[in-house]
Amino acid sequence: MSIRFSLEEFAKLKELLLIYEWGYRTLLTKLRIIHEDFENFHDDNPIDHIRGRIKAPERIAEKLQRLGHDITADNAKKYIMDIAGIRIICPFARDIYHLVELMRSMPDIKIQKEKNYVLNPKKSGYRSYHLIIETPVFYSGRTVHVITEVQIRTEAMNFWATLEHEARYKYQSDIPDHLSDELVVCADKIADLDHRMFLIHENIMGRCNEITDEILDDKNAKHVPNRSLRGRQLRRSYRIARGQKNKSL
Ligand code: 0O2
Repeated sequence: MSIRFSLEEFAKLKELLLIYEWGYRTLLTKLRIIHEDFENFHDDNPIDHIRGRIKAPERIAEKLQRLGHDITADNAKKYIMDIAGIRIICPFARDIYHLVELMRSMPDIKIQKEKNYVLNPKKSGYRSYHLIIETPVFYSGRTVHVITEVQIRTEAMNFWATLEHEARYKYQSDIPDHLSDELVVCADKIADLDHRMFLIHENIMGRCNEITDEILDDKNAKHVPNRSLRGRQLRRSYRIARGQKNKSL
């Protein structure tokens, strides 16, 4: 049977969720302005897309139970930091840090907590940058500071997290060893891929040349089964990036 709030607590939770909604919509608007600014007035955009959601009451109840707390609106506010959640997807890992810096300099929000799971991945292999942000919302003649969890990750990290989340849900967090081991391997490969794609991008933009040494060296291609094919493909991309003819190497 699914875990639920009592009727009384559910009425309190509904009021609470409305306030979270106001806070997270305010923050979302600020972040969308940053996105549109980059889109219109800069060469590179560190944001691919932004999504937001308010956690469903059933999911809040499940999380409270998982954390060992009574299913009340007060406990939801006290113990669950991702009732309001925003996810920012970036093209490259470097963009994550760029965005964090930007958010640190935003005058009207406050970063309460940061967790860098990009640098220090979770045991599961999970990578993402988490920020707990307070956004002021003015209503009924007073200002409240609404908490939103912002997760910043690359497309590749998001691909992994979505699949792992699916497995977590299906196996109720008890993912069989053979799958969790494989997920850890994939998470590492994804981090490697993110880096290689970034180097290709930097090369295309004419900002680095080390790409030839760093990624065209087949001996470093630990994770790619068909090494010679990979080498050929990368050499071809590299030549195209430099504006040379795409002849076989
Ligand atoms: P849903 O359905 O995505 O909302 P904390 O340990 O609490 O101090 P943390 O890790 O920031 O810090 O918090 P928490 O509550 O463990 O995780 C917050 C959210 O981060 C999760 O929400 C997930 O969205 C995401 N997340 C954290 N760890 C993992 C992980 O190992 N795999 C995946 N796929 N996502 C993760 P929910 O409530 O779990 O789920």
